[in-house]
Amino acid sequence: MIHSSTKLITLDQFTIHETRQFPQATGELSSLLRDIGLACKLINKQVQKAGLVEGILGKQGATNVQGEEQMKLDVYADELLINILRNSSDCAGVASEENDDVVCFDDAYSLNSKYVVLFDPLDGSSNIDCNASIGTIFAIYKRISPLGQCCTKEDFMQSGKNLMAAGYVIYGSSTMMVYATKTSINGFTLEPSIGEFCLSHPNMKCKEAGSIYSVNQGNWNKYSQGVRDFLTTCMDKSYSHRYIGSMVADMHRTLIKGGIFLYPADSKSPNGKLRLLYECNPMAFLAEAAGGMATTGTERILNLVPNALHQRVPIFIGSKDLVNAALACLEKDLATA
Ligand code: AHM
Ligand code: MG
Repeated sequence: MIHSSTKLITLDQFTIHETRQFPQATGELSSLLRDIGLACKLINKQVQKAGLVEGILGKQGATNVQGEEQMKLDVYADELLINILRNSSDCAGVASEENDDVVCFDDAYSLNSKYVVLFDPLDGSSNIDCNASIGTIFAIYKRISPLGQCCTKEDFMQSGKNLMAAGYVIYGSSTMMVYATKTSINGFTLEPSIGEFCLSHPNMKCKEAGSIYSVNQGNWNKYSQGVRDFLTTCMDKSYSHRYIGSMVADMHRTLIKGGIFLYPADSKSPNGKLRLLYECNPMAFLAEAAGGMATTGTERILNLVPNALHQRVPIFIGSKDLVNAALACLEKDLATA
């Protein structure tokens, strides 16, 4: 139990307290989360004034009145996270949805750091220009390459079940960080007056039964019969349909209210759209930590062994009952095919 006279428990206080539960823990994960939190607070500052500041909205490559290169918000977020993690003493390297290859840090501290971080710096970026919620998703693995040398691509290409921690920051009507370790999942709301993420959603649970489904139903004509059958079931039961088009926002609602989020394969995208390493694995880890489940339709997401850094996979994730109902429709379709 953390004791606090102010009742506010900051992310830092919380992670230090968690670390103390494990005598062998070194606190490196806590300090990594603090660095990610710092980067996200800076990203949040820019997101808040996105419409006001020249160069934040619009296309990369243009120049502003000072002749400086304008930066799109997702590129800004990517560079910021890389720079902050490069200066962190606990990160050996990063991989980002925005970059073709991994970035391995070669300074003396980083060579001996045991963690690598993968992130989608600004997920749902097509929503930036219309002021809908967007987010940053992150995933943390312990490296498998030996300490004392640069990390390798293999450190990043681990199966999701090896994750040490994963989370997201949602830039919504309030700004929140939700992160999970192997033992718990908790949410922290940014208290703007002190600039700290404070514990607001302890021990989050995804309801076992949900009645909200979240999918881009405009792709109906491209879906398999199994996916259509599942969506028909949802409509027959008059479930609510909610789709923001920003995975972080759609998953945040799914964790808070229960339901299912799906981005299935379709005739145009046979592997779906979302990336295994930057989106599906961290969200699957969060969903499972909250008691939910996540599958490609044939396999548990966290069991997949990645075959490429930017691999895409179909995903069905959220409340167990709904994910199982989707699986039943997909299996029936496969059996009759
Ligand atoms: P992004 O990483 O380029 O922003 O794309 C990912 C987003 C997800 O946040 C969201 O679930 C999905 O793409 C929306 O795709 P669509 O517009 O096809 O429904
Ligand atoms: Mg994304």
